[in-house]
Amino acid sequence: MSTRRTTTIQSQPHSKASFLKVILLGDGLVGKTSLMNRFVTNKYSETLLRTIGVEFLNKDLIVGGDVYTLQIWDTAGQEQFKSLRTPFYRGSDVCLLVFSLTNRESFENLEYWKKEFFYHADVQNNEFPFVLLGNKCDATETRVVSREEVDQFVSTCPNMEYYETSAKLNENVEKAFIAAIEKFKKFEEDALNRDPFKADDQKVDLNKIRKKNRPCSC
Ligand SMILES: Nc1nc2c(ncn2[C@@H]2O[C@H](COP(=O)(O)OP(=O)(O)OP(=O)(O)O)[C@@H](O)[C@H]2O)c(=O)[nH]1
Ligand SMILES: [Mg+2]
Repeated sequence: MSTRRTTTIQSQPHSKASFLKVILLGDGLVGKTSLMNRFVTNKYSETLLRTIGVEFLNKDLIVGGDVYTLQIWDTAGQEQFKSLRTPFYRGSDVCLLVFSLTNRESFENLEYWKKEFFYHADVQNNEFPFVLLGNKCDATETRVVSREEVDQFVSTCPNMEYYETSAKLNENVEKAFIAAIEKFKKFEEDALNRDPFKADDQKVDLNKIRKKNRPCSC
């Protein structure tokens, strides 16, 4: 398991800090590891190194004047590693669901990934903030999933936003992670508006933070 940490805080005033567990899910070879590495280290490699189980990297970002520490959990997409990845779903704050625009099956498997996540993360009412990433948008000649099809899928999923990304060319990668923070914030605000009595629960829960800061969240 990797535990490198990269910090990109610019020196500007900020009001509060938040720690978010962000999980990357999707079929093997869609580019989850490449997206994480591009975002955290700004590096990209064509060399194929399949993920076994999970790895995580931390990165700090400032959004709207607030500092967010993202703990990004990259999971193995191959079916054979299912039992190694699912124990890490619990405690996630936002999910980046990834498919490849050059692989139709990876798009068709999105429902499968949502279900696996809901089940193992123990999400209430199947409500959760998602950002959907159609990766490899640079590969226009081999693209097989159209924007219209994706928009149709997204319209059936509450709390989901879509970005077309390229880890290879660094297109929309940081934007997608910023969107994840914003999606999380909006989701939390909406939950509080629906149930103001939850406000007390939202006050800093040190146990949750301590638990999440441990490499193993199970
Ligand atoms: N053209 C293109 N290729 C990409 C892009 N992102 C990743 N790849 C390539 O796709 C292959 C798989 O990338 P990974 O990041 O290892 O995929 P993964 O989803 O982590 O795969 P698993 O670890 O098996 O779940 C590698 O050869 C990458 O170089 C992209 O944006 N564009
Ligand atoms: Mg990987």
